[in-house]
Amino acid sequence: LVVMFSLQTLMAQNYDESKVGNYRLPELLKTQKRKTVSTIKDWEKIRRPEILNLFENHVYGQVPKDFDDIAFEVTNLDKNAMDGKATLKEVAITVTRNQKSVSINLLMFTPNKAKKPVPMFLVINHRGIKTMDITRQNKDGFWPAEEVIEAGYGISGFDVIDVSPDDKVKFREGVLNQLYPEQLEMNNGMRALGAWGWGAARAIDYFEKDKAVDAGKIISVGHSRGGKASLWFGAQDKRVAITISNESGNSGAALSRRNFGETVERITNHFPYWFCPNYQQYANNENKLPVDQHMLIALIAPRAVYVASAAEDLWADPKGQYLALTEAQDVYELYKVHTNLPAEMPDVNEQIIRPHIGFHNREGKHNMTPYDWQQFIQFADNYFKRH
Ligand code: GTR
Repeated sequence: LVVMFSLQTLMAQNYDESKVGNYRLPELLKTQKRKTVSTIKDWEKIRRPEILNLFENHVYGQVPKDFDDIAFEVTNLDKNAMDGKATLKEVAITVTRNQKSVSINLLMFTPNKAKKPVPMFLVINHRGIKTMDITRQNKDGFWPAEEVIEAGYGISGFDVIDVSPDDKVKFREGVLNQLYPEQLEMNNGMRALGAWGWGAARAIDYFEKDKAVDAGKIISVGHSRGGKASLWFGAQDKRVAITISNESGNSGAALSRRNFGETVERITNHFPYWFCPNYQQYANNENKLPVDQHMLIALIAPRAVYVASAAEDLWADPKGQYLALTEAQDVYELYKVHTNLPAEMPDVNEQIIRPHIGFHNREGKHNMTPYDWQQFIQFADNYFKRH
């Protein structure tokens, strides 16, 4: 009994602000050689590549970019979807390396009223194909296609199962076993979150060829584990114009050094396959991490980033996500993008829209809802007016 009790105490998560404790974040603008970064050039040439490398080696693993061939086949086309309001396409994206291949089924709707190529929301979807019902009989608020089409945007997504199933054992099926088996041997090799982003990159490869889509206006979206993947993807791939993280929490937008809600110990225990093996060593040892998550957000700068939270989703630490965002502002400042976020997290349901940075903490629980999407659309409308 005593043993069980102490084990539980060890595993319990903290939800008490007064117990968060003091922490010191790694310095965003100081290179490994201790040089202070004050120019865009030093950021882009030295510090940004350093930080990308640190995330590869210590958190998510590297993301291979080479393959032998990529082929796109439109397998389903309906120009009269949503009562004539939208065009539906299903695209099989087949990627081949060393004679082995993987196919991703990309689903997309574009608005028929559009007179020019549209900006496109791309969802890294871990909730299964039913949430993106192309018949539109099941209208899931997680992927509110009608509302997005009405607003003049395209909406798309793929099921992560096509690239790396969200499962401790099966995650290897897909790109890891088929295309990049050597990654599995490496302690800084790609795992599930990296693979999901890799899949999103292949979707953009397709969008670049589709005249209905403005490939300069891709908006990456993910919720929770998908939000972690979206941030890591947006950090690496400069083709993403807006990166959206919905309640990504620990190892996503939330600061790891804040002892609040989910911890590195808990996440690496339950979901070891999301990260590279090297990440395990930071369980209960966050202060040794050479990065914290504000640095992930900063990699996206000066491109736009949106961080959404939910007030009852304390597991994902809304305040920790907001603080990471405020810490990332220094890099936006280098680019003369003045975001001036308030030091305190805004009230529940109060949206913050700044040039290049957005945030809200919606009332309610862990989920991605039409309310969240309305805020994303407002932010994108505002951003694309100028970009
Ligand atoms: C939880 C996990 C979180 C988050 C969430 C989700 O179990 O601890 O990090 O990823 O799942 O994806 O909904």
